[in-house]
Amino acid sequence: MFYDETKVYFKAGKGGDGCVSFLRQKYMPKGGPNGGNGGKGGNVLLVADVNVGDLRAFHFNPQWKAKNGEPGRGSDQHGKGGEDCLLKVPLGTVVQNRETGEVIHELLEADQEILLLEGGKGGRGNITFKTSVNQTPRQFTDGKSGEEGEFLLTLKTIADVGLVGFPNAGKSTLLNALSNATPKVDSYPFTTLFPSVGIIEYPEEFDRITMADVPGLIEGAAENRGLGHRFLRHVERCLIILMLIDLAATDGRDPLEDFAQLRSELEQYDTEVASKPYLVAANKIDEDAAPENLERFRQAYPEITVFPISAVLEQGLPELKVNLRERLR
Ligand SMILES: Nc1nc2c(ncn2[C@@H]2O[C@H](COP(=O)(O)OP(=O)(O)OP(=O)(O)O)[C@@H](O)[C@H]2O)c(=O)[nH]1
Ligand SMILES: [Mg+2]
Repeated sequence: MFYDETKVYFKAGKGGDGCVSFLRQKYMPKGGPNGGNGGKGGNVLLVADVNVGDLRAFHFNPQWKAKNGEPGRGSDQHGKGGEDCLLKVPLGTVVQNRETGEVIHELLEADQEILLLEGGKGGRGNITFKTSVNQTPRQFTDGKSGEEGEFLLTLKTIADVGLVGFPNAGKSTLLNALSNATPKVDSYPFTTLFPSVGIIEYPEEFDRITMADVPGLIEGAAENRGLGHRFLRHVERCLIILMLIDLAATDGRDPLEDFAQLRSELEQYDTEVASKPYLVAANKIDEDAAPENLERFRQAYPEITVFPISAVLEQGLPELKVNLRERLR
């Protein structure tokens, strides 16, 4: 399972209470106040960690609290601050207010750290109330409560290129061939159940781009067929979309219809996603049915440049690779 959405409750620590205490020493009946301040409550912080793959830690354990500050003590001792609660989240996590849906934070850079909830201030001990007219103050204040809240955490993958296509079109095969990623490839639909990101290197240009393999879409994904639309959130942040169609017409499908359906599923998901620039790669050019299907596609969509490729035989990949980078830069 892959967890890219979860509800959580976080609470920062309460501040420690201030202390009322007086110095007691032999022969010094009025030693004066010496009750220290309470320590500050711990904060709740989130940090984007590239080694965290999804939000499973929060799915299984949705409540996290930072430590309370210690109360002040006699002999002028201030309480220790409560320990912060530093939570590791995957890169690309969005933090929303659970009730209003308002986006509060987005963690878009590795090691980016945000202060989500502030710990409560410690209370004042009676030392701080001593004045020239009040030498034996009995006042103190309580520590303040820490901030708390209910949030919705969502993971949206960060990649330059989002790979979109029907199941079995060869998306994972292509990502394997182009990048360092090794998503599983198999001949049954929905082999890929969660997005994976690969890095495509351009050693001569000293450049690299990232590409995300997103689980297969099918017609009616908007109505939750197949794996539904859920995974399209992982192309929301991509700058371009690479649409992969299957020229071998596996599973009795038609590449032209596939293309039209993919476009329509993107439209139904989100017009912003649908209006992203895209490239079309026509895969499985090595299969018998491919040349005819490629020709039909070109006639039906003369304005679209299509890149005929074979992900398995690694044909046509250099051109595609160069074009992906040109589109991005
Ligand atoms: N002949 C041929 N077969 C290919 C090519 N690319 C992929 N395949 C085969 O197509 C099948 C599906 O490949 P995958 O890469 O798993 O497809 P996918 O799009 O990731 O599929 P899902 O993860 O299920 O959505 C596998 O049996 C691959 O070997 C190709 O260029 N030519
Ligand atoms: Mg796959």
